[in-house]
Amino acid sequence: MPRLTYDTAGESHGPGMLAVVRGMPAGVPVDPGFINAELRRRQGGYGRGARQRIEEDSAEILSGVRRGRTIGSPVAMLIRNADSRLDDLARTPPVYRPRPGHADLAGSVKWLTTDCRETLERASARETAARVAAGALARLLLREFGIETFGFVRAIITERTDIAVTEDNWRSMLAARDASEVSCPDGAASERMAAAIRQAKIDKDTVGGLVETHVFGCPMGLGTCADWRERLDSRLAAAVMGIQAFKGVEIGLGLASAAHRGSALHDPIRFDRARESLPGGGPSPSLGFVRDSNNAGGLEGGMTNGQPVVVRGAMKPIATLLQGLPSVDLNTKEAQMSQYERSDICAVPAAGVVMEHAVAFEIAAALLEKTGGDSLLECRTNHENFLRAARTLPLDPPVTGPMA
Ligand code: EPS
Repeated sequence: MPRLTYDTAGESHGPGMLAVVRGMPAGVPVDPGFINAELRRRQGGYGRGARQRIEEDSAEILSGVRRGRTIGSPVAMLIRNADSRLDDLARTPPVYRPRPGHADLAGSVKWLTTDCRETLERASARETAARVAAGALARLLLREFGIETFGFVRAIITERTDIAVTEDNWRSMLAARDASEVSCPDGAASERMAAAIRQAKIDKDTVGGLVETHVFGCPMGLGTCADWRERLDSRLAAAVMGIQAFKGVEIGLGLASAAHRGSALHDPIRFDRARESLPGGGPSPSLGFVRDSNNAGGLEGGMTNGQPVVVRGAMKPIATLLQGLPSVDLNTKEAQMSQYERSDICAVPAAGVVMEHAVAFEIAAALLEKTGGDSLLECRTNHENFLRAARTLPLDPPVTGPMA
C-alpha cells in the first residue's frame, strides 16, 4: 500500500492544473459534483480579481475511477485553464520589476533569469485549484469514516470574529458561512471584513487574514509521537505553510499557549460512559474520554486525541498592489515600482477553502496509515477493529521480566 500522497503540475496561464493522487484505496465513491462544488468555493469571496470571472473550474477525472468508484490506481484530475496563454508573449509579457513579497526576485536569481514570469507562473496561487481537487477527493474518503471538515475565515486584517466552533454547532454555521461574501459565519463580522476589503480596494492596496479549519470525528491515535516527521502536527504545519502566501500556522491555542500556566492550559480528562458510543451504536471517536476544553486543538504528542482538530493559518496580504511597491528593474538595477499583474485585493476566503483541503488530505493520509488497506472495505474493517480494541484497553500485563 503506497502512502496517500499527491503531486500537482501546471502554470497559472498554461493549459491547465493537474493533481495526481496516489494511494487511494479501491471502492471509494467519487462524487465529481462535490469536487467541483469545492473548486467553485475556492474561486469565490469578495476581493477576488477578474480571473475568476474567466474561469469555471471543474475537475476532469482522467484515471483511477471506474463506474463512480476508485479502483486503487492513481487518480489524475485536470482543471483546464480558460485563460491559457503562456507562450503568447504579447499577452504574457516578461516581468522585469519583481514584486516585494512574491516569489519573483528569489526565483529569478535561483533560475538565473531576469524574467520573473519564469517563476511567477508556477508560484501563482492558481495551483491551489489542484490542491483543492486532491483534498476534496480525500474528503470523500474521510466521509466514509464519519470525518468531516469545516473551514472559515476568522479574520481579515484586524477585523475578526470570536465565534466558537464546536462539534455540536458547526453544521448550523454552514449556511451562514456559504452566504457570507467573506466565508465567515458571523454576519456582523462579515460586514466589517467586507468593509476592510472595500477600503483596501479604494486605496489600491491588499489585505490578508486568518483562516481556520476544524476536523470532526477523527479517531484517537492518528499520527505518532515516535518520529518527529510523522507527528501529525508537523505534517499539518508543513501542509499549511506550503500554501502560497501563508506565513503562520497554529494548532489549537497555538502561540497563545505560551502565555498560560499549565493549570489553565491543559484540557482536563474525564470519562463519561454515556459518550463512549455514537447515538447509532458503535464506538465514538473520543471513546468516552471527555475534555471540557480543546486548547490542544485535538493533538497531543503529535497524535489525534479524539477531540476536533483545530488548525489556524495566517495569510499575508497579496504581493501584487495596483499602486506598486518600491523595487528595481532586474535588467538595469535602477529603482522602479514593482510591475502590476492582474491579481486579487483579498484571497483570504479562497485560502480558507484551500487550507481546509490541505488539512483534510493530511488527515486522510494519517487515517490510512493507521487503519489503511487496499480497499475501502478493508480500511473500514481495520478501523472498526481498532476502535473495538481501543474500547477495552488491555490491562497492564503482570511484570515477568528482570524487575519481577
Ligand atoms: C488565481 C489566479 C491568478 C491570480 C491569483 C490566484 O490569476 P491571474 O494571475 O491570471 O489574475 O488571480 O494568483 C495570485 C494571487 C498570485 O500571486 O499569483 C487563482 O485562480 O486562485
